[in-house]
Amino acid sequence: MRRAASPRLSGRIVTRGAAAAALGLPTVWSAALFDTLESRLLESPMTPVERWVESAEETVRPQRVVWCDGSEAENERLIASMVAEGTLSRLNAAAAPGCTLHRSHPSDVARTEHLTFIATAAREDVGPTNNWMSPTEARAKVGPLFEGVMTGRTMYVVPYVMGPLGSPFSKVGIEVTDSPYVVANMRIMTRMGKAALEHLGSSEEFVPGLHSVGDLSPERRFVVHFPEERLIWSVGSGYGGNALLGKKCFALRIASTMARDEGWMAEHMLILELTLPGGEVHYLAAGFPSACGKTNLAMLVSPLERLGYKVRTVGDDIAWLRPGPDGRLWAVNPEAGFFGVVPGTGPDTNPNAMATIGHDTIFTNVAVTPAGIPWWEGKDKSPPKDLIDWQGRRWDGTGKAAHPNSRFTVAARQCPSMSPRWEDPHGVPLSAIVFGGRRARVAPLVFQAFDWDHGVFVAATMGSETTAAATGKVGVVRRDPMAMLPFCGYNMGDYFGHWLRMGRAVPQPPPIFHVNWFRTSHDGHFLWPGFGQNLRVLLWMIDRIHGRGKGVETPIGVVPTPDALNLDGLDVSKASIEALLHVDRDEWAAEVPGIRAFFDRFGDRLPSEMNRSLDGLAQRLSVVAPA
Ligand code: GTP
Ligand code: SPV
Ligand code: MN
Repeated sequence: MRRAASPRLSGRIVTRGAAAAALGLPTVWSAALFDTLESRLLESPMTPVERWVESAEETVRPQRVVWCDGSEAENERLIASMVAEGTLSRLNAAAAPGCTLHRSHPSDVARTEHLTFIATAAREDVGPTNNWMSPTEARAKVGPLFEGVMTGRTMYVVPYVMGPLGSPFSKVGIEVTDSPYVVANMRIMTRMGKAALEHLGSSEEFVPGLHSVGDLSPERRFVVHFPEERLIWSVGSGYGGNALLGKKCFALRIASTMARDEGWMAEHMLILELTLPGGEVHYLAAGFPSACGKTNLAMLVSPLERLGYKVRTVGDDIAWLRPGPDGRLWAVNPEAGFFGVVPGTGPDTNPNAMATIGHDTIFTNVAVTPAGIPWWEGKDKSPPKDLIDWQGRRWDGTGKAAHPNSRFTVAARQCPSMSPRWEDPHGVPLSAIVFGGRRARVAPLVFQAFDWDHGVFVAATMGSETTAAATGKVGVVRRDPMAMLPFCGYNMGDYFGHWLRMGRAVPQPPPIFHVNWFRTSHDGHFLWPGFGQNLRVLLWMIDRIHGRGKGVETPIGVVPTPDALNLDGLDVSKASIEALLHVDRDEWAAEVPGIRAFFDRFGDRLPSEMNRSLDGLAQRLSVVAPA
């Protein structure tokens, strides 16, 4: 393969891709044709994107380069090539039209938090909750893994926008990857291709991301972020948040550092629209850890729709929040699709998701029938006959047929519950912020923080059981501040400070609530029906906003009185409701030392307000109150 001249030797020689783009020609061509074009275009300067792509090309040395335009035809070609090489299969055309199945390597089925790094000059800037590498070490240790890694492979250049096209808040990324599966996913999850380059225009502001599946070995797997240079490197994984660089790497880790510097917030939150019978509309953003119910809440089907209570979806995983001109916080969903947890998705739990993924969906690591019909635990009551499990083996009925972190990738526009405002370039104004975790015990169904600073404390100390969304043990309670533990690109002590400051930056900061759909009875059953019925809890929040929701002050916040929740038509026993709302002083008092130890890890980077809130909690817990 002929190599283009280095931009360091001549800033005016274009790459093949650039020449193609400039001429509007197909982007893959022979060296001979390139030579002609190169001589013709010698005088046109390279854009910063082209220069970066060329430097990537020099490092990874692909056999050919394809600039992705995002078109239907291109997608068809990619899918056909993956089907031909056996990395993707088409599902049943009648039962699942346009759907495909990808099986990832069994050692590459979830995000790998221990292999995820933030590379900054000073170690303190990533804080105690992130893995740190110096940029020098990253270049020495991870850089070589990219040398010649695409030899014999195709390098795809994927320009993409996070946020609605044309929105002043949207941001551009350029992902270079050797995985056609990543390209197909990025096309669904972002605004990708020609439109992204048009959105970028003459701006030089884009976040480059270099991705290669490498040899897929966890031994040589690294996801490295350089927030000071706004650059992402990922090697050795083809899965989800490790490989679709627009999502967790850019829209959360890099974006959180941009947001800190620019006065906004990048959060792991769904956004939903709730309309009341009189037509009053509220928008809520909710941050729950991975696999703790964001997609399900965002797509909630209201059990009271006939009475005029309607829920619509704005986003299911990431929210970019900024102060609006009216003094409220406004939220934008930077994504264009859903990369959602498949198991547990069924007609009773999430009919909107079921309708969304009925066609034109990429399934990853689900089970399949011999006829090509996808299946997973929770889709229906009984598994079909002769099922093939997520690894392509005949399922013997033991273990899970679909991987617990199997996923669907689907365009948001296919979802019947999308709000008409989901692509509003200015976003939507928030009435409330909700946090939540997965806790079998301790945390009640819902409580409201006393004020913004207390809400920041509640969110910063939230505990949740680990899930299959990341490798490692499942079901271990860990502190997951704001559901951002794996996603904050800087020192979380500073991040708490940023949250406190943002509350001062908006004259009307939204009230903050905490929920837990996962509290269980002594025999291990969920006490709360969850899913659509979670609407009842949202309605109490709206009542609180209107100053009419009844609540009792407890040491941890305001909990609804048992009669304050609208439970019309719901079959939950009084005893269950009482258990769900119970705040156990001993259990909460037992949390305090763990929270203090967690805070101590941040040293002097922890804002003093946080310890003050903790002291307040400890004090309220030690006061004996009437039962
Ligand atoms: P990520 O995509 O990893 O960020 O996950 P998420 O927060 O969007 O979680 P999701 O909505 O996909 O739910 C994860 C799992 O929790 C699924 O298996 C759901 O069926 C289950 N789940 C969601 N909501 C509820 C609920 O209200 N009650 C119960 N019991 N389970 C729920
Ligand atoms: C999560 O783990 O929070 C996800 C899935 O949304 S992934 O894209 O893999 O991060
Ligand atoms: Mn997520």
